[in-house]
Amino acid sequence: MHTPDLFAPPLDHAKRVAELRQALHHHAHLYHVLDAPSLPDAEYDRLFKELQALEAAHPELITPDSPTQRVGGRPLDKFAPVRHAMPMLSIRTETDTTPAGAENFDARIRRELGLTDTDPPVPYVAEPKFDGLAMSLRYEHGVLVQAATRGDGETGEEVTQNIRTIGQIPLRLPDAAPAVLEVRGEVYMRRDDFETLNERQRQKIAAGVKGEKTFVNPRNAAAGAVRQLDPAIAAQRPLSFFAYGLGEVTPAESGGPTFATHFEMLQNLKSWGFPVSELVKQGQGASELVAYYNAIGTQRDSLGFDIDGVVYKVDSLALQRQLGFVTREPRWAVAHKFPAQEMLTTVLAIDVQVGRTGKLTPVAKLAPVFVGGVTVTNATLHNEDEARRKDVRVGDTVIVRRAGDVIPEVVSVVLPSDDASCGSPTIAASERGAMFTMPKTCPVCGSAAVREEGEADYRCTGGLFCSAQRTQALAHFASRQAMDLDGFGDEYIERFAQFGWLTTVADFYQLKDKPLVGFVIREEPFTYKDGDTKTKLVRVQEDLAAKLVASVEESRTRPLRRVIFGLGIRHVGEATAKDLARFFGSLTELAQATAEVLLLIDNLGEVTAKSLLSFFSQEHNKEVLSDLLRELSPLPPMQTERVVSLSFLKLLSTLAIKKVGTKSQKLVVEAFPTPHALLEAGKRNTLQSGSVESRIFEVLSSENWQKALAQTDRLGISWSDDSEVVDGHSSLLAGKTIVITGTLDKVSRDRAKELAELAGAKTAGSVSRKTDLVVAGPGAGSKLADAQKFGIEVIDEAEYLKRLSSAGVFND
Ligand code: 5U1
Repeated sequence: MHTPDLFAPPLDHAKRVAELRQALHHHAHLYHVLDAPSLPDAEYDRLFKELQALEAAHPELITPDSPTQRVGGRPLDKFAPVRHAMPMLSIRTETDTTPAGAENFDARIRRELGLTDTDPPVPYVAEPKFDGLAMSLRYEHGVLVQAATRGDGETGEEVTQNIRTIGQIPLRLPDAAPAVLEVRGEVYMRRDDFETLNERQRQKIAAGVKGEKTFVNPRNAAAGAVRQLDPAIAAQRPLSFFAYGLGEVTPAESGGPTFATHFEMLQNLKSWGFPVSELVKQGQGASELVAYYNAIGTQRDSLGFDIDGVVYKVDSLALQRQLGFVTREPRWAVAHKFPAQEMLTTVLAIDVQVGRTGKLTPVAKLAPVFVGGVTVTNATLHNEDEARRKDVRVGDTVIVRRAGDVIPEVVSVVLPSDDASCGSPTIAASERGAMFTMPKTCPVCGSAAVREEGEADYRCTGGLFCSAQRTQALAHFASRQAMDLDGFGDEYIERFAQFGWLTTVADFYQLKDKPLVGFVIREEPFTYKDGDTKTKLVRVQEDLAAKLVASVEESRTRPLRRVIFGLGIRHVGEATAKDLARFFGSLTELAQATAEVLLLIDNLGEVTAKSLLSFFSQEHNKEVLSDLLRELSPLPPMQTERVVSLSFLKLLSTLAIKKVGTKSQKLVVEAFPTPHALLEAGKRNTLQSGSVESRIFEVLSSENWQKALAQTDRLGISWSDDSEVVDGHSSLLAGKTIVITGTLDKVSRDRAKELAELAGAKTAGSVSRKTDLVVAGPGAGSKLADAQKFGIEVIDEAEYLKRLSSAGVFND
């Protein structure tokens, strides 16, 4: 007879515990694996706490697969060795980064299988090669009982406690899963999790916490977390997992699963709750492997995690068995590597480069290193703060990264105390050079270099007196998007400038009168057949001289927007140049614009207005402009695309008169549809003194506004009472609070803020729960960490500019 256990917890407790576990497993899977949260965090926490309380009251109900057991084990002295039930294989690596890498594999498979050219293509599965560390997860009767590293393939280390902390790894499997199941896959760290972790580490180091360090890359951080003896610390290192294979599994004859293909096996792993990458694809023959390699290669930088190549596997499990192994490597699989994106090299010097607008950029000069498919000798350090934060010094061994088309950058310095697996540093910490400081004068012209309040950049104050700024300003004017002066490369421009033929952009138009033919561009060593070496002078040939002159002549009729863009005014990109051309119709009118008028232009804010006013107020620029106007063919009046009307309401919104809100502005426009109507009424003394209208009248009567209105009249611009313009933001960004942090490359931080406002968003200086969006460039620090802490969306500069452009305020 069954005797009830008097000490057993009441049945309803056991039932509730089971219910809670099932619900928590289900929601954790939706959250971590399917990325489709279905329960508010607070509700999940409530269920979790209820389970914890029940387990605390009834410890006999605790099981190793309980969600509460993910964290909480004791620190270990060392990891126990684990002999794998089935060896963990390694994979043959193909380092030829051309299509031949895939073609050779297919040819080998066909040869091994005895296929001829007339046989059909071999079916394969292609997968990303995740850059993490291999892991074997053993489940018995649906419960995770052991997680082990690969070790030497035969024996690994038991890291179950740490692996339990990974939310994506199921602790319990559905009943359909086999009684014994070993899942092999990769533990890795997502890039955003890595950035947050490193930011936290930096803060600890800054606070003086002993023994803390930052991690070199996500793989090192993941490996460090898995091999962390204290599971409580491991739990703070956010890890992820992708499954890609099997170890021991209950055999078919004992009721285990049967799969015909690798792909089918992966689908089953997915149905049992394991994360399987969406990027895994089936394909036929070499051509589809090559296409996969190329497709994943182009996506590589935008994935949320690092990969270092792709893996090709014969899909049919029967063919896999037929192909077998060579030593520890299966013949049916190969890893096809991508070019390395990160490499070690040495810093030879830190130079400071001067940009077109005078921005000083520290650049690390590097011992040449092949990275991301090209030889890199320079890497940007962005600005002084960034160079000092990374503490890059001459002589240091550094990790250089080149991802896609992005400018190469120094990721970090490898100090002697860092992980030895990163390579051996060349110098000891005590012998390092001095910390970088930005020079206080321009390294090219010697003018003062200043850093304005709130700005990350130092700027040379030399303007066009600075030859570096001058050459780049000339090159910008000649560029394809501006005046398109074909044939004028940087070297020619620099030489003509050095020789005194090019000082301002107007000088291009005088070159036709200069003895261009035979002009010496450079000296080059030349070796004769007999081995004798002489210096050869490279001169401008007749046909090139003709081409240069012709392209300058042709540029006299370029549209106004390109001339304005070509002037290289700070914050005036192609889109703003186009808006200015549409509004003013001529350079002469643009040069006379006041702040009042500029602020009436769509998509133009105070930062750009200030920059335009400053440019056109400088004597030197006035002279260049008048020279240039003499050269450019009088442009036919622009008929199309001119701005023909402005909203009076928009004008009122730019006035920012105290206590005159949108409502009063609308009432004013209803009574006076144009500024002229209001001015007329004011002049006739019909406005009530102290009223909103009379205050507006006073402002519009000021000298600046009179000048502004005279200009809009001259330009033939009429006034509308359109009330949609002011409230009409409909973009993704409208109404959002945005924080911009880190270095931006394409636009200045001020301009980025201005664009946010033009898109109807607000910008803030610090991140709080009220922040909607954080735009983070390289070097983003605690603000990025805060954003991640609060779960706020973080985007990079490229994505931000994309959103601004769909909001219609940016298309430079
Ligand atoms: N995606 C993937 N990575 N990876 C690594 N599949 C895969 N398979 C491996 C390894 C070491 O080994 C099997 C071919 C045994």
